[in-house]
Amino acid sequence: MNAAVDVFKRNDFPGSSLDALNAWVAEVAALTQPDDIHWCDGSDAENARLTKQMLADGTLLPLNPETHPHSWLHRSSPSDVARVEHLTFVCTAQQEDAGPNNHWMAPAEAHAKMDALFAGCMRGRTLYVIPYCMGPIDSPLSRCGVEITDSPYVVANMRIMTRMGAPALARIEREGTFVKGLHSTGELDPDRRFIMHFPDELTIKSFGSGYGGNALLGKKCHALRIASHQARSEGWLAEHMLIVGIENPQGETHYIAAAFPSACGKTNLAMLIPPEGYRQAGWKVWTVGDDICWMRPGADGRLYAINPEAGFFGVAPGTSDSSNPNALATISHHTIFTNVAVTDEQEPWWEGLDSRTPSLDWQGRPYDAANGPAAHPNSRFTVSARQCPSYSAKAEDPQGVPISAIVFGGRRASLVPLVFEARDWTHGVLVGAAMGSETTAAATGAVGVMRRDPMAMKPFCGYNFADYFAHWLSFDGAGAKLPKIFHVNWFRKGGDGKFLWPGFGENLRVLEWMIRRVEGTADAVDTPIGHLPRAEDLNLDGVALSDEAHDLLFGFERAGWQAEFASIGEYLEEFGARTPQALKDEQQRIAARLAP
Ligand code: TSX
Ligand code: MN
Repeated sequence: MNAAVDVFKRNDFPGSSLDALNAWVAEVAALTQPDDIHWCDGSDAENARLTKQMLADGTLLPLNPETHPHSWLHRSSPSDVARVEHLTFVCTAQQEDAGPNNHWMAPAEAHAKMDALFAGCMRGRTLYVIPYCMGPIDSPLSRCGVEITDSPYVVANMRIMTRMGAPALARIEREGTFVKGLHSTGELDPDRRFIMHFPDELTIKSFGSGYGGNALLGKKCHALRIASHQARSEGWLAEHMLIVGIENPQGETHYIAAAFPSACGKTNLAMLIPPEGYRQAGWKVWTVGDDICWMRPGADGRLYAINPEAGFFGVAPGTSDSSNPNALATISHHTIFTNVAVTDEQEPWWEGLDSRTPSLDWQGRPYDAANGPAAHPNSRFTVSARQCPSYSAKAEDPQGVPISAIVFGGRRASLVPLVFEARDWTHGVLVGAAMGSETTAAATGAVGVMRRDPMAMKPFCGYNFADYFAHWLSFDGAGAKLPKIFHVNWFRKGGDGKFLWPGFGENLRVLEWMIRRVEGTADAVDTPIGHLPRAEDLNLDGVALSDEAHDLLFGFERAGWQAEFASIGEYLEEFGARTPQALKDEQQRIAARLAP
């Protein structure tokens, strides 16, 4: 089919704002030379057609239709299994605007490099145009984009992860602005792979990878890197946070947004199931989102948040009926699995699911423990949020949900107590800027090394971290009714190297204390690092904690914190003169209080 003709078939709105979109699609088609162009409408029929085609060509493999109806397995190229931070760039005119937290390339050089890769890359392939909306289609907080891709797997995933198709196209026509994302799997050659962001042009170019974070451009590329940049100039926040609603027995729901580095169980916290006693008392937990949070001040001065995503792209290994029953129920049908193992009954399987032994590993080889784990450690499920039993009706509310508390957290074997509360907004921003996690086996490199990851945004902030901290501080203005900020650590270990806190559903006890702090009905002690609960300030009924656990989970270790604050001071210096003075002052105020 003649690509240009198909493009101009869409141009049936003379003078409409789709002119810019049509022109861009024509320009990309001229560069990439596809055999065919398909505008995605998001319909069931379109999805059925694409699925059939992918099953026929082996992109998708069928799973057991009795146990996992309408679910498929995709095996990626073995060298294309994760995001590639070293190949991810933020291309601003000035390098300082990207900051030390980003790889940078001059925009003209990056465009030239990418356009050379894209030249003719879609010959023999179909170019798919995916109009999508990040956030509820009728929300003023939502933003639209269009991804052009040559991967039907990307289309299928974007259909689950975003509001994709005709309604998004109608909103784009109304608004006129959209983020442009150009993607091709290319040859999946790691040496010809780049993810480029042009925040000033609201443009993304991604080549050479079919993997989620590199290829589903609505997610990390748009909703975090481009959106964070846009949010800075428009007065809102695009954050790497889950959003969860906690309903108390009186029927009041408080919404909490929480940022954690990878491998801390964000999806598990977003889908938490209350302990038995809490359930009987009438507590409920509602999932709004598990990965990304966009929030902005409302007329009443509170922050209102939406989840810009429509689905979960979750890590499979470790997901089980004990760690996250809601997730397991969610993925029991209409789910795309990527790089998991399969049993001889064609059921998806991963480490931590159950005690069965799989028959094929993630590469389709007969399972052999000598080859490593059966499922890739970064294997994933893609599933609509609407299938989650705890999915909140408020997740579709165009106004968003009011945020009562912001939680930062990390994996810290020592020093950091179970929970503490920041004294005020500025202190909370410092807590977020200084947060970090000890590396796990799943991440690359050494295990147990502390890495700072401000607001869990290190790989995702589309501009200079120093400016990002200043943007956070700027919300503390007249009339603001900001959430309280807390820090948690579910991963404190005792002298025997074992976790001291039971975690998972029991974390609701910590969330309840936070809500009571917000309502003014729970106590705490003031320490240099913030307000700490005493053990008796939390409901610990039915939790057996040793004396050592009590001391370490609720204690404050002055000498250790002195060293930590010296390290935080050095860290802030890494961002140079652009680091806000208010943040450095806060660090010094606390360091002075810590002095013996
Ligand atoms: O997700 C986790 N959360 C948050 C849950 C709402 N995990 C899994 C982390 C890997 C993604 C946790 N692991 C949590 C936690 O709170 N805590 C721990 C550590 C831990 C592991 C096992 C036990 C206790 C704590 N107990 C037993 O295995 C019996
Ligand atoms: Mn994430």
